[in-house]
Amino acid sequence: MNGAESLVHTLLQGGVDVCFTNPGTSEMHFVAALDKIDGMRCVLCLFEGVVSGAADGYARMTGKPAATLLHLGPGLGNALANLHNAKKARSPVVNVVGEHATYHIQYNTPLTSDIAGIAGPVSAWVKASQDAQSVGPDGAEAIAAARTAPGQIATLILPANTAWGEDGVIGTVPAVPERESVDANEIDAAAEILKGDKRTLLLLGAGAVFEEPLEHAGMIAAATGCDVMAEGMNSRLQRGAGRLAVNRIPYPVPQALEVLKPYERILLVGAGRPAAFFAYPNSPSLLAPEGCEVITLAAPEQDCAGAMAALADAVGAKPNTAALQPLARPDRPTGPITLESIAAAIGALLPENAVVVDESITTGRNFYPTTAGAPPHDWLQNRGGSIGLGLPMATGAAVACPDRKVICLESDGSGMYNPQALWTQARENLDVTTLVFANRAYNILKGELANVGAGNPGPRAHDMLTLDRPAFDWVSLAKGFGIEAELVDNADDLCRAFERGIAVDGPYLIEVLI
Ligand SMILES: Cc1ncc(C[n+]2csc(CCOP(=O)(O)OP(=O)(O)O)c2C)c(N)n1
Repeated sequence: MNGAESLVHTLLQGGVDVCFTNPGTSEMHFVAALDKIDGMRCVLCLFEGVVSGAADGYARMTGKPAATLLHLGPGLGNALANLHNAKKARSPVVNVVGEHATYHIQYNTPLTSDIAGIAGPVSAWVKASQDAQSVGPDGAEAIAAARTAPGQIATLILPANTAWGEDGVIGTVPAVPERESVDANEIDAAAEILKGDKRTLLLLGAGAVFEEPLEHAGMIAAATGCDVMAEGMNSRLQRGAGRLAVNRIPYPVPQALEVLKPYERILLVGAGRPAAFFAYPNSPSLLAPEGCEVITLAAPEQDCAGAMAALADAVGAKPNTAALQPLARPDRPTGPITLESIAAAIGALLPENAVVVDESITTGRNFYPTTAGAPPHDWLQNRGGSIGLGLPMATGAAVACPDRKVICLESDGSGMYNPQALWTQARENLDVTTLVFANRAYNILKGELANVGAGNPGPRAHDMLTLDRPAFDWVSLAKGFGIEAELVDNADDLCRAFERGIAVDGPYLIEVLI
């Protein structure tokens, strides 16, 4: 068994059985090992931003890491933006990055680079294996690091001679540290706040807006009258009919300030202190009103689910008391394409148990309310702000959940960062319906130009924010990648196209002309 083979065995034994790949010469022994040993699903992606974004989507939906296979420093560099997003989403990822043979690095040949330096800012754990016998144990350490709460990125650098060297050893994944429990006194103190007369918000983040913790939030709200909200951007939020309806802190600062204004206490469970995405002149960075006490009950890496259960108990909350969202869909829209009619179409037709990947930017500001009463579904957002995650994340989510429909709501500018993801969707026949919102502009930035007080935009500024010279043709692009696609320019056609996409068992793309 060579080092590469020991790594594949180690990954499989450690529960890592999907690898998003874009290999090169230095990874050929790893490729050969993946071929020789059964059990790993290998998914080829045509750009490393797709690799890392797919690994993020996969991790969000399974709660466990996928491996990536990246080609030295440049391959890792290409993956970096979506690794940044994965880090902010606290998604576990095991990066395997090929490297020159240890004795070759000194010659500074074209692909020689500081891989550890590139990996550092996004990785909680980085290690370069030194010999074939270390590769398996190093891989096992990487898995444990990735799985360490709240979910981390581990980067294993694999020099070619450690991959082809003999006497590989299968590593045993060390015990992953348990999530730290929240102290009982802090639970009691939070319960006292909730039972008191100060208007209190329970702000949920990592791992607290789905499954049991969400149920507990509904029970706590019923027992104490507190409000429940989620962060503006969530890695995975469960919602829809039969669940507690949870609103999010709005992106625009004036709206966020307004929404948070009533609260005298904010209890954070897995959430950060509410802060604006950006600073603006004459506008605060922090969003809680003056005098409001913001208390961290559970940090993201702590046992947030346990904290919610304990808090429910401490306030005397009872099962089956949460106010649950009834099934309520908007009417199927007709007439022209407007932001309202797009939102209504999605609300009217969203299939049960869908995984919604939302990178709709300005087009999607109405999507959340119109889908609140749709059948139960998951909602995935970009927590890192580096646009271009949508198509890759939908790809990874579809690999993770072959029995669920993935609906990717993608803005055209953001979609152009990693359109190659469509090819992977076609190749793997992934069940993703993508709606691309063709407003042919970086619309949000037009608003931001005014918001930051940069003055009245002239034609040169305007030209940097428009995408219509020439306009891109998403239908041809999708077809070129092997995906069925159509263009719609009115709400009736949008609904029919959306139904077709949902009915297809595989990828489908609809360009929505705004
Ligand atoms: C990697 C990266 N590059 C640039 C930006 C800056 N940026 C933020 S939003 C945006 C444009 C978004 O346009 P689009 O996706 O078409 O959505 P729209 O605003 O039109 O709704 C850009 C370029 C970013 N956030 N991330």
